[in-house]
Amino acid sequence: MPKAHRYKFCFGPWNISEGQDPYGPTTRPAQTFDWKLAQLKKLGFDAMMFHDDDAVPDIDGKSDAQLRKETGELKKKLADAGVAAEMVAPRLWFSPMTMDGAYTSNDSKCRQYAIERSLRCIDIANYLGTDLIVLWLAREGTYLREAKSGRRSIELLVEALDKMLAHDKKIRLSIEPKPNEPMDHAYLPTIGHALAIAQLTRDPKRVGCLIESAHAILAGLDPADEIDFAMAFGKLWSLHLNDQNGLKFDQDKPFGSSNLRVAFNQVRALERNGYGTHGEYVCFDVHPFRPTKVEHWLAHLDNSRRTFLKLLKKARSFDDNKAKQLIADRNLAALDQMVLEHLMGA
Ligand code: XUL
Ligand code: MN
Repeated sequence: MPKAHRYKFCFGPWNISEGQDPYGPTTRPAQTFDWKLAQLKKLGFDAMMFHDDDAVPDIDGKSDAQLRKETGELKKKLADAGVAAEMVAPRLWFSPMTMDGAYTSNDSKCRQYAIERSLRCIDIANYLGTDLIVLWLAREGTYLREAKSGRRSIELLVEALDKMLAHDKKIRLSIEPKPNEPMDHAYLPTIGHALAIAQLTRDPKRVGCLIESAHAILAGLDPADEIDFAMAFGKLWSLHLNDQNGLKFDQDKPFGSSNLRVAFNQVRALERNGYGTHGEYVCFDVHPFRPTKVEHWLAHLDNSRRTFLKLLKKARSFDDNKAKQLIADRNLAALDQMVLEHLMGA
């Protein structure tokens, strides 16, 4: 194991959400950005992550000069609060222009919109002082298999990534795969797909990934394996820890809420690979349960970090030598029980 280091924590303004779902409206009143930033600071988190329109609301209607002005104001607020900007992600799923996909839309005007918006997102990242762009490719997939060419879509994705890499010689692109929702099937459903497409771009070194626990589980994978895989390539540049109870809608539950052992194994994987030692943040992409009262609105974030830190103690105090002996003796039943009792504190 590498030397113990202090992890840095992050969340986004959308993680203080108001409770709407596809079947019902909000259950808490919307709060201002300034309130959310104050809460993040009060909780002692280190950084905030942004969508482009979290940084500059109504971005599509605004000029480049306006974009620069508003981002400058945001940068000052963050600096005054001592909070870093972790990344910026283009929101490519909300506009009517991205109805049928963004970079893989069947309409060339819509593809052009998606690329232009992504380049503006890179400009925002530059103004805010982060070199990390996150790409959750929400609608790059199919509702209906016959509606798009999978082969052509991969070519279009590479073209889009190349344009972003050419726009700024220092920016890094972190692909956040998710296998489904809102699409039936996404074109880049796993970390393997994300790292494979990186190889087709003009600068593979600057295309890496972000793992979200829930997205890996939705792909039928163990997030700890995804962490080990990405880190074997030196390409895990960000992380959305949360939890997910099986194959249903993307639940974004608090970290460890559904399966403490799967969460423990993610922390162990981060530890053995030295995640965070190059400045990477642990971000929690979690949401409050819908009935949550305003006075308990931040608990899912605070709890996720508490669980992470408790599991970190468990990972650091796990008896690796004893485990090695049991593995050599093929005594997996004893290893299994050892893990359970370690987690239960028995
Ligand atoms: C969607 C998701 C997004 C990304 C950022 O499932 O996780 O919030 O993390 O665009
Ligand atoms: Mn996410």
